[in-house]
Order: sequence, then structure tokens, then C-alpha cells
Amino acid sequence: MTAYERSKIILRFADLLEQHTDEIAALETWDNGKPYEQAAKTEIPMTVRLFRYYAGWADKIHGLTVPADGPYHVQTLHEPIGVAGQIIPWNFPMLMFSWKVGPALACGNTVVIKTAEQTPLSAVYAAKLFHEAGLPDGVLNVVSGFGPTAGAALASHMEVDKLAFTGSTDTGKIVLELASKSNLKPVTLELGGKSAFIVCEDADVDQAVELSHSAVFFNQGQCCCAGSRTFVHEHVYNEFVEKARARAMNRSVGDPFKVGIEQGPQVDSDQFEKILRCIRSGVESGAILETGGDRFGSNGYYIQPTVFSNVQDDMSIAREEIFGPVQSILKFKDLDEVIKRANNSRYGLAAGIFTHNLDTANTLSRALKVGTVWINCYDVFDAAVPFGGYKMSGNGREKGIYSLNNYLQVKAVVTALKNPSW
Ligand code: TXE
Repeated sequence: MTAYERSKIILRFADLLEQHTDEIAALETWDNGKPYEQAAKTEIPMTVRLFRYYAGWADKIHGLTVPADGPYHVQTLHEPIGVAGQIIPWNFPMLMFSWKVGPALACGNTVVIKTAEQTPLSAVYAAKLFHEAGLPDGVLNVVSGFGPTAGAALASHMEVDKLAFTGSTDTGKIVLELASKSNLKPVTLELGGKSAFIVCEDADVDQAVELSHSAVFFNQGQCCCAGSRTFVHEHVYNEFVEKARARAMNRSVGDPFKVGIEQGPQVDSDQFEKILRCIRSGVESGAILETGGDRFGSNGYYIQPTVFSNVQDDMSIAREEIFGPVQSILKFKDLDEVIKRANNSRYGLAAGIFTHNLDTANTLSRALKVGTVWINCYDVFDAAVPFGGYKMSGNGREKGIYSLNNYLQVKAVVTALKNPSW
């Protein structure tokens, strides 16, 4: 198929997805528990945008001519890598599908994608729409199944040429090992995080409170880049804690299909129990529970929006990924200190900086060992902007031009020139 044909099919798919936003958003809410409005107004439109972005790349992927020494004509061919195996999690089923499938198809690969066992529905629906858009049979294959069986089979398969994984750091290690023990397929990993959200003394406190709230609580706290360590300068600390507590107490929790609901249930009982364990550990280790701290209501996996202050770096709520609606607020005195403390993590996915001082913003953004820095904003995701982690948050970048490299082989073709003088 020509690159232009591929591009047209992906564009047709994006149109169909847009037309079916309501159904797909409903599937996301059923499967995951996320507010329907969030899925319909934010996530599905972002998914559509992502596919249109990669449709635009399909016919712009090409190699170079290289000015090598000697009587040679040298060119590089950028070829599809082959069969891309992809394993995605349950927190953003459609968005994760787009980050994986968009670049893989744009580069001309075939795909076998395994969805998370908690959220299998939307990808199956999307595959049906791809079929309607004209994608030939066998190009996109969706497998619903469990990790240790279906996921492991994909990671260790000898005829899968590349693996892209998003999920926990522990499972990331397993799939990397399976890939290395089988055919050494290259692996890109997008794993966990414990991102620092840094509020400097000159920050607009009201804005920082609101954005730090959504940085933690968005999607029931189930975001790899959740700003889950809120560092606040001592001069604005008391004001910040008071306002953060009030904001969390105002968060609307309930039936995710209802208009105006900000927070639905956690995805399943495992996550629900894990979060409650983390909250208990915060209380036991001496952090101050400002609000929340228990399940919300008596039915379903709802958790009260929870805020801890007086959190210390060595507490497990400041070190481990909670993946739930729990904010941990830590106090700091100066820049050098907060840089050291923010970087003192095995993760390095993202960070937020709140300041109006250009020098502070420049110093922090260069010093932090993370893949994304947001300054006076948070969770700004654009199809063209790369995303990925330092350290144990993973390797490789998704979105933007950078993710194309994950799905291409570069072949050097060296041809001797018969008449070098020409
Ligand atoms: O993740 P897993 P889980 C973090 C978050 C969460 C924790 C556990 O802290 O509380 O992970 O969640 C597949 N071989 N994140 O257990 O296991 C699995 O079927 C191959 C952060 O749900 O990593 C699913 O498709 N595949 C994260 C995918 O891996 C395997 C998002 C993710 O599941 C496998 C989700 C195996 N042996 C959880 N075992 C993020 N970075 O956003 C499981 N899988």
C-alpha cells in the first residue's frame, strides 16, 4: 500500500471515531469508571487528534542521502520494522491505543495489541471502525487477555519484531526480560512515576492549588504522570495546604455517567485495596491527614479525595506510586534543596514548576531528571509533543516525531559509482 493510502485510511478512521465519540466514551466509562464527560470531551477528541497527526506523517517518512567519503552514493531507507507487539494498561484505554497504534501504522507496520484485562471493550470497537475505514484484514489485531498469558506470549514471541509496553515498572522489567530471552526485539517502556509538582514562593497560589489538585486527582489519580509529590515553599505552605484541603473537600465524587461528576470509582478491587493500604501507611508514618482517608460511601470502589500534609521524603506515600486520589504535600526552603529532593526518586517521568521568576524556571527545568517539565501548567498533552521517562519511568518517547523511530528500521544502502567524477 502506498504511504498516501495509509494516510487516507487513518484519516477515515479518525472521522469514524469522531462520529462514534458517544459510544466509545460510554465504553470507556463502563470499563474504567472514569467520568463520561471526561472521556467524551477530552480523551476521545485527543485520540482523534492523535490519529490525524500520525496520518499526516505517513507520507513524510523518508531517508537521507549521505555525503560519505569515496566514490559512493549512500542513502538510508526508513523501513517499517515489521510486526509491532503492543501491551497497554487500563487507565486511558483509547488514548494508549492511539499512542501505540497511530505511529506503528503510519510507519507501515502491522500490529498485535493486547489491551488490559480490566478495559477490553473500546479497542475492539475501534478495530471494527478501522475495518470500516478500509484497513486490510490482519494489519491491526486486537487481543483481549491477561498479562502472564497473552501479554507474555507477545513479549516472548519470536516473530514479533518490536514491543511497546505501558504499565507498571515491575511488569516492564518482566517484558524486557522476555524480549531479551526470545529474539532481542527492541522494547520501549512507559512506566510508573512519582512526579514532583513544585510551588515556589512567588507562585500564584490559587492557580497552583487548582492545578496541583487536578495533577493528582484527574482520572481518579490513575495517571502515570500524576503530580503526586506536591512540594510547597515554606512561605506559602500554610495558605496552600488550607486551600488544597478545601478544594479536595469540594471534589464531586459519584456515578461517572452523571453530569458534573469529577471523580468516579477506581478501576477494580485490587487498585481500591492498594490505595486504602497506602492511605493507612501515610497515617501510620505520621503524615497529617487533612481530609479524606477512607472509602467514599459504602458501595463500589469509590475513595474519598485525600490530602496529606507534613509528608516526609522517606515515607512510602512520598516514594511509591499510589495511583489513586491521594495528595502528599511536602514543605521546602530553597531551590537547591528541592532539586535534590525532587530528583531523589527512582522515577523520572514529569514535573510541574510554579513560579513567575524566569531564572528559577530555567534552573529547575534543566536540573530535574524527568522527561516532561510543565511550567505554570500541568498535564498539557499534544500529539506533537514527546512523552516518556528518565530512570525507572521507562525508555523511548511516544507522540510527536520521536515515536516514529520506535517503528522504523534504518537501512544504509551504499552504491559504488561507476564514474566518480560525475
Ligand atoms: O499493571 P500491569 P497493573 C501502575 C500503578 C498500578 C500498578 C499495578 O501503580 O497501581 O501499576 O497495575 C499487562 N507479561 N500502573 O497490575 O501489570 C497487563 O495485562 C506481559 C502504571 O494493572 O503493569 C496490562 O495489559 N504483560 C501505568 C499491562 O501489562 C503483562 C498504568 C499493565 O498491567 C504481564 C497501569 C506479563 N507478565 C498501572 N503482566 C502507567 N504507566 O500509566 C501484566 N501485563
